[in-house]
Amino acid sequence: ARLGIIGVPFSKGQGKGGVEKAPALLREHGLVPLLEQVSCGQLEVHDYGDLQFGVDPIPTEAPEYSKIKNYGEFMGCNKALIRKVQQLLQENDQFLTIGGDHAIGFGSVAGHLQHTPNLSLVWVDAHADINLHNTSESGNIHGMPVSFLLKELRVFWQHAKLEQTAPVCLAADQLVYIGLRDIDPYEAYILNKLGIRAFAMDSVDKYGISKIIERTLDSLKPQNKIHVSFDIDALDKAVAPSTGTAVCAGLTLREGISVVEALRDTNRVQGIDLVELNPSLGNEQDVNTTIASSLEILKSICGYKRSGNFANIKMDL
Ligand code: DIR
Ligand code: MN
Ligand code: MN
Ligand code: MN
Repeated sequence: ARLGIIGVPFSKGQGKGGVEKAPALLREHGLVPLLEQVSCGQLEVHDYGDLQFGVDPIPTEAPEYSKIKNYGEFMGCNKALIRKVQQLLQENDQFLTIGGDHAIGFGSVAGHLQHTPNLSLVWVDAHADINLHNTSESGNIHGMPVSFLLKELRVFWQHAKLEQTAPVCLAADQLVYIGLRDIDPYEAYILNKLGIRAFAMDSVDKYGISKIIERTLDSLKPQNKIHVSFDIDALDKAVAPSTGTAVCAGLTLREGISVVEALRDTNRVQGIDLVELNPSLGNEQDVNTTIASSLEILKSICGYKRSGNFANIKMDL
């Protein structure tokens, strides 16, 4: 199979610089050969470099969007990403988007939906990222990408012209969250109102990660392809300290790996995001720890088996 990689060095979805350096840094740490190696030759990895993007004009008829920081930059980047993801899917079997902050989750999933409308989305994150322009306390658009994807919330984005840029919507019953532990009140209201499956950390503690994985897989349509959007802040601060909005008491690295292994084993994962790694935060050890965790997650999504892999052994003993 072929995997296409696109770096998206976008940092305007939140206030902290440095997150744009993650794609280059992961490449420096050998991301491409690592993924080819762990897949035991099953995966041909093609690196498309970094996305080129510009700035969109702010819709003049929508003064309410002025509360959002960097709306024009957000739209400019995501429109370019929507086109790029479709190219990646024409030329590859799977794609990986490396952020950047999570604002690019909109373009990555919207581009994926455009190619494959029958899509399920697993959003692994400490945060729900489902704010609207008028519910966000921070104005940071990395806290909003999911709200652009759901049909039920399009009415709140009337001026964004989504019917032109992202006409295919995600079904609310094909969205599952894992790892939540910092949900804004309006976000909790939206999740509840739309009946979205959200496995917050209290559920992980109550049922254990294997039960959560089972219930996640049960709720995804078996004929659908899967998009995994992994915000590194889903992991506990101990294993992912270098990220913009770290929250304590998150997923252990093993729980994170278990989640992506199970998704990988469905053979239906077609799109992956890895976002919010910020090498400008924390000390050198923090940065190295967070890079190492990011690479472990990506290795497992791309085929690394903790139980060993002898698929390519030719010699008969
Ligand atoms: C918060 C934080 N809900 C916001 N969101 C973050 O700004 O809307 N998402 N950090 O990753
Ligand atoms: Mn295709
Ligand atoms: Mn996020
Ligand atoms: Mn987050």
